[in-house]
Amino acid sequence: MKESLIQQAYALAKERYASIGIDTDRVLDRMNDFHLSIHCWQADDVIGFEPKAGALSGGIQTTGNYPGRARNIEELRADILKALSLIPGTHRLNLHAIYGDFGGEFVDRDQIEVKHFQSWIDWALEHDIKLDFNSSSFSHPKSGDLSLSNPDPEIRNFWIEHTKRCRAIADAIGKAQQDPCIMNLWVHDGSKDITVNKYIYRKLFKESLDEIFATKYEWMKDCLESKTFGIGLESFTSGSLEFVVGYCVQNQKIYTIDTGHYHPLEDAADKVSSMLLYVPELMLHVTRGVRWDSDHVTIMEDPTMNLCKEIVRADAIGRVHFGLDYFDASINRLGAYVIGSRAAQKSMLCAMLEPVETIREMELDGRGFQRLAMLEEAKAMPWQAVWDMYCMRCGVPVGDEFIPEIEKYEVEVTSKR
Ligand code: RNT
Ligand code: ZN
Repeated sequence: MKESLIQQAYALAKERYASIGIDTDRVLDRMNDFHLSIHCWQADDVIGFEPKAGALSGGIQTTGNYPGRARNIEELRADILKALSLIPGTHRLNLHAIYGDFGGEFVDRDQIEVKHFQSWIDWALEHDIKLDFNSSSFSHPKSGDLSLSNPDPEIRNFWIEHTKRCRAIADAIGKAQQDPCIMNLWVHDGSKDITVNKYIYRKLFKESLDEIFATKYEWMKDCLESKTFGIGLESFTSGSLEFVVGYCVQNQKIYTIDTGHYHPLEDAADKVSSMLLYVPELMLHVTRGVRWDSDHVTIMEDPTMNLCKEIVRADAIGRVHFGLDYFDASINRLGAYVIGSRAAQKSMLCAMLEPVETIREMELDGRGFQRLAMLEEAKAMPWQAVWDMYCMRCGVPVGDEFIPEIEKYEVEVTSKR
């Protein structure tokens, strides 16, 4: 796109926003402090690098078989760097434990060590990318239906050991990058049909967590993710909303809001202002559920935009870690990264451009019509000109210019896999 056109459009937008009390230059500065935690698992359909990697289990599923999946660590890193070159700003990368650099060797989950992630740490430092981390309970012969809530002590202890090691690895990552590594703990534990030992499983889960968190670390932060149900685990989930929220509040852990993990009519955005009163910080797994927790690519739709607005309205950008969590294997995977990341950023930009101070006053004065009118007007403001300027200043493609870049990478790289 012509630079002068972007500048002209921005100048007009700047004036228009100034008339409603918004300084677009300040908003662009704020955008520089907004970093996504981009999930590593969109590039390879959540398979990872364990040499015996089997089918994805744990109630989650990738659908589609678009060619070009990253098959090894080199391909995955190349894809991530390519994606990052098309996304404005600087971002974090969120790793799962199954993405270790195992060098083709079988290292069971209760044996993983920092050394298996050393090449990630080095690579991330080299590229100025900060890392986050996740324990992996799924896709393993011992996953079954229950891991940390399993009554069989051998299986439960296996997963306790895995998760403890993940925390130690996250701490080493955090120390190396001199910035806390956020470690998410989600286990799929649940069952397909009517369950009568729920109390027992949840009590065991709680005890496992207490044991896992007994060690205090300086350079990592724990977060826990709740869920309503998984595929094949429809009737019971150990880590339900009440269980996880209760645990996080009692133990002051970060709560992870995965936007696909609630009942379809439940508003994930509404949780922000409540949870922030009771837990220190939030982690987000932004995704798009279509009819179920289908993990479609994030787009600019109401749930994502409302979530961003709630974060800005609560003045909580500094307390929210903005992760993405979707896996679509039916379209170009790199394209999926770029669409979802840019959609999350566009949603956050719109939230920052909202004339919230004016609308707050209207609300406090009981001027309901004016509040709704302004909220509607804000939607039609020229935010796109501000977005284009942000992309241009960051030196990434403006507008749809990223499409040919991805097509080129497909021809030259991913289609040859
Ligand atoms: C599953 C959870 C979980 C996973 C990733 C791979 O429903 O959302 O966060 O998607 O850890
Ligand atoms: Zn998630």
